[in-house]
Amino acid sequence: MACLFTLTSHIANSSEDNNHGRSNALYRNDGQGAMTDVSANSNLIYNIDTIVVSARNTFVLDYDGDGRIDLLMQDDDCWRWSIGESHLMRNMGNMVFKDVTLDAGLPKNLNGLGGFVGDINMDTWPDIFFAHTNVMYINNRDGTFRKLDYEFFDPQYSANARDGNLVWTCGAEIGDLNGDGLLDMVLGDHFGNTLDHKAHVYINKGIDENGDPRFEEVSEEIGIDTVSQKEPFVAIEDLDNDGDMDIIVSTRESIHY
Ligand SMILES: [Ca+2]
Ligand SMILES: [Ca+2]
Ligand SMILES: [Ca+2]
Ligand SMILES: [Ca+2]
Repeated sequence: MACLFTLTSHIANSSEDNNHGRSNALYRNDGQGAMTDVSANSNLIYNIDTIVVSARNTFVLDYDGDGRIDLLMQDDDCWRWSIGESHLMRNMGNMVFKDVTLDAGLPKNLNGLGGFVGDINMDTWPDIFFAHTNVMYINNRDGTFRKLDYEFFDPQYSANARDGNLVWTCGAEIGDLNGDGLLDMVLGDHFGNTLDHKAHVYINKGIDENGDPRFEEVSEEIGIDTVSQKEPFVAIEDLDNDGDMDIIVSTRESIHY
């Protein structure tokens, strides 16, 4: 039975002091055309005694393969009102979730502006990428994750804003752009970015000896141009049904590649 999940947004909500009192919400679809608010016992709402959940984005994944969809609630650490902590919430059944962030090997201060969840290394288990902090976590297939480090994710790109990261990637998506069966990656940026504003395209070069994926940036050689402003959302879809995946970049200039 489907459910609907809404999030707090410290951007959309006007109070800049804190996130207190602005709660997430979880609705259960009753199958009759109505939604019931089941937030109260879900552990997803703000509760100062248990978990402070402020979320910029949420991603759905069954991280532990138990057949129940879990939630990864992402916060950023860019603004003075940000909490800067994301939470992996394990689905315990009956619309109740449990914070397993640390048990899963994820850091307390995990944060990012955007990202995606997908099977980056093609072993059928969902992995995690957070933009801005530009961290990638590979699923160990035992309920835990391990962090990867990439050459193109220079340390200056991999800190959060408060630690001086001036490369504000935000939108992120994976898809097979070149039809070789390996999932490639597109990143967009937020307005705080210090790079040229444009989408950055990385081609998946396959798995290394550790089972970890490698990527190579090809943005310029495939003709991705700079734009005049941020592009905080990107997507990979076959827009013209010709069998080749296309790139959608959200700016006011409405660019498609
Ligand atoms: Ca699960
Ligand atoms: Ca995987
Ligand atoms: Ca590919
Ligand atoms: Ca196409």
